Amino acid sequence: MFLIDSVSMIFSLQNRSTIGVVVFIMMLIGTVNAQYSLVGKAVQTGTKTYQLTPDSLWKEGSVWNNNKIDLNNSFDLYFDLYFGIHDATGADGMTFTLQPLSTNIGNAGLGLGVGGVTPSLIVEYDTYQNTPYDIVADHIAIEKNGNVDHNTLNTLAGPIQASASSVNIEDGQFHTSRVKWNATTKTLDVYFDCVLRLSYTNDVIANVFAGNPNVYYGFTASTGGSKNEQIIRDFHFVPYKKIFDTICAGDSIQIDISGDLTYNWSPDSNITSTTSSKPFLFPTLPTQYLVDVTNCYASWQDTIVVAVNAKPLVDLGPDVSACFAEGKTLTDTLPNIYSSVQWSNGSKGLTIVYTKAEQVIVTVSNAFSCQSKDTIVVTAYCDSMSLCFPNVFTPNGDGINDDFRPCGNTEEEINSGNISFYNTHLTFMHFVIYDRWGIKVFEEKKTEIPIWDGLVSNNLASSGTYYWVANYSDLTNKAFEKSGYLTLLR
Ligand SMILES: [Ca+2]
Ligand SMILES: [Ca+2]
Ligand SMILES: [Ca+2]
Repeated sequence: MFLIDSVSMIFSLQNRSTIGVVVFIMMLIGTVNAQYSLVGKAVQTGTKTYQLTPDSLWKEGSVWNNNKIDLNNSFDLYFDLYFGIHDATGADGMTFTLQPLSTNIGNAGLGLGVGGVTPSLIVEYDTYQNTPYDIVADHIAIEKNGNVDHNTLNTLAGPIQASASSVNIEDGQFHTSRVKWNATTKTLDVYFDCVLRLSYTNDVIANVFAGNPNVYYGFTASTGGSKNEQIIRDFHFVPYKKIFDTICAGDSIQIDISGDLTYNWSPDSNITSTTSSKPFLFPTLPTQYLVDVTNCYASWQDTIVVAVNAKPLVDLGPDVSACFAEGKTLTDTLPNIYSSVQWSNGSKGLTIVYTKAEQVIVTVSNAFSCQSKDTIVVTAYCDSMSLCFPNVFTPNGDGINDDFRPCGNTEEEINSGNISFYNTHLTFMHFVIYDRWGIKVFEEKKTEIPIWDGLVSNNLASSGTYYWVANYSDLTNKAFEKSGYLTLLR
């Protein structure tokens, strides 16, 4: 089962010339390492969660997406920010930054991780008041070129208190933010805790990036002489997901699109929950799921298409038993239709020979790499009565060996007439004798040991060779078939 990686995403960006129509789809399915570069102290600490700095002095951490985005396209990005628990002694804050230079950028101190990075466009979430240029409150500003001094022209918008309702955001809580770029109006909107806080309109491609629209996006954070643990989580673009995946029939897949507020899936079949952010889907037929997603900023619909491949059929038949002590073996042969066949006991190929009591599991897979298993239990079982049959008898009336009857553990046992043990263990006996021309000369169906006195319709059967077949079962309802040749002598 393939799980959608915590930061795997497929996001869509609106083309500036086609508002409302998604024309640009980037598929970015991959591993964390393949998709994001972690710089400095940044570590992934959970699902969709990155600790950018630990709660210690003079640290920097950054997370950069390895693929550039084109600012000719609009984007709409959501994420949650955690600024730590130290207010008066907390620092320094985090940024969302666009820059064309590298995915290995970061530095500690008052620059929030991007001090001096030129060119760059920065949304700062500043939790430390640097004098003389910062305001008292934890604040948001839009800046460029790695310069966070609000007394310079590098501050493009703000600073403004980050939270509309509180001067402090180093409160041990996650705060949601949204950065929305409208490529048509060239407007950058910054929301905090669901409220629009800053809006900046400028041709940043021309005026910040000297005409180059292709930039990396990422998050940075720093500490200095003061500190805080700082975390970014659940960053994703919206409308952002069209997920394609494939399962084998009977399997399930978990789709993780967590990070927003509410989810409403349809259809409501073959899904563990229609309101979950990460339900398991287990369709039996190819199915397109739609999920209506909302957060405090917007609502949209994601699409998840799940293809279903058939599993191979495999059947080892019913459980079997044989008297392996007598050298018996049993065989199963699978049809030559699989891409792989594996036996739990190490057998190779399509045919397995059972020579002992064992439980064997066969695992087969088909061209879709879908697997199926079947189990067979092989038991060793021998005729509890150990019936044997003599190959000669002499019905000449001399009282010695005058009847043809099965022998038991010893021939003497039967010949002595002690056959009650065998009769009480038999549950069925069908015994037939044919002459050399295949004509039936004797038949009994009863639940006791058969005895042939050498007569056929009250006439003496002639000397010669006969063929007998015994089908019988014992108290455990195990069935046996035995047969053999018999010589009649007079
Ligand atoms: Ca500051
Ligand atoms: Ca500031
Ligand atoms: Ca504060």
